[in-house]
Amino acid sequence: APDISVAAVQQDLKDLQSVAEANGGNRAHGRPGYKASLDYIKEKLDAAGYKTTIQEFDNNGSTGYNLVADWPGGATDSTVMTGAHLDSVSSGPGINDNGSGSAGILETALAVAKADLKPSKHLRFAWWDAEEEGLVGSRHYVERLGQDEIGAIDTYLNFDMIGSPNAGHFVYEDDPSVEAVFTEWFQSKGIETEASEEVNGRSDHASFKDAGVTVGGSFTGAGETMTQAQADKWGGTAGEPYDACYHSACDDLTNINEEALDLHSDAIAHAVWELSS
Ligand code: DTR
Ligand code: ZN
Ligand code: ZN
Ligand code: ZN
Repeated sequence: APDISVAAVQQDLKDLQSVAEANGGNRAHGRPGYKASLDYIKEKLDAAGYKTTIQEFDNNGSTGYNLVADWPGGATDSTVMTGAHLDSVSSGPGINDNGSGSAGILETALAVAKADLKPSKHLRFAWWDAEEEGLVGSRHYVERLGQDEIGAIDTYLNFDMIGSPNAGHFVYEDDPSVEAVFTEWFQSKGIETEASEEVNGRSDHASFKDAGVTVGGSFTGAGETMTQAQADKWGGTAGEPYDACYHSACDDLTNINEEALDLHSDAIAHAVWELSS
């Protein structure tokens, strides 16, 4: 897989920060900043040759919007899907949570187009609305899939917070073979990852796992505290949260660990290339 340029990911984060600033300071479900974020991502994907679809749904009187982007080609009865929630909480711009995951998968999707990749499996990318309301967008998407369409998804990869300032390096441990794709890659970069207990059920992969789809992903930690053993292994500060601005107004452009963002963006590309070949 190609190296994902962290500068490109950071440019996307700058643009998402600008979107928040132009729309009341957040990118939350039901607010103008969310749809503006989605339009930004959709435009880049359309220009790169993706077939994009906006799926609308109602959530307590607010309209929700999921963005689904298909890379033409590959066997659609064996699809590798990669997703991230695009909505922030209403308290701030949500740059780490989850601009980081949204930008990381966007740059991987653009790398696929740049390489004009022709994998044997079909590639689909998705940006979810209303995750912060309880995985509402991804649940809506899964509910609308027919049983055969669910069976056609080989793997769903989820990325929700991949740039935490006091970064941990966690891999979802749901499926051993998918987990190994990540742990072996991080190992090759000198990083010993951990399975995070925080992960279970706590993001959009749960919607897919509950429907019987194999899931995976990576994560740099939220409001929990880094241990001394982890600080010894990864660097960082023991006794401090992985992201002290989690769900706060300070989750802005300054709330990103560039090295972690690059590492996990590269891990996304590696996993997509590996699992779709
Ligand atoms: N629920 C996510 C943050 C979060 C907490 N634990 C995990 C585990 C894996 C991914 C994300 C998370 C949110 O606030 O969006
Ligand atoms: Zn990189
Ligand atoms: Zn959140
Ligand atoms: Zn999140």
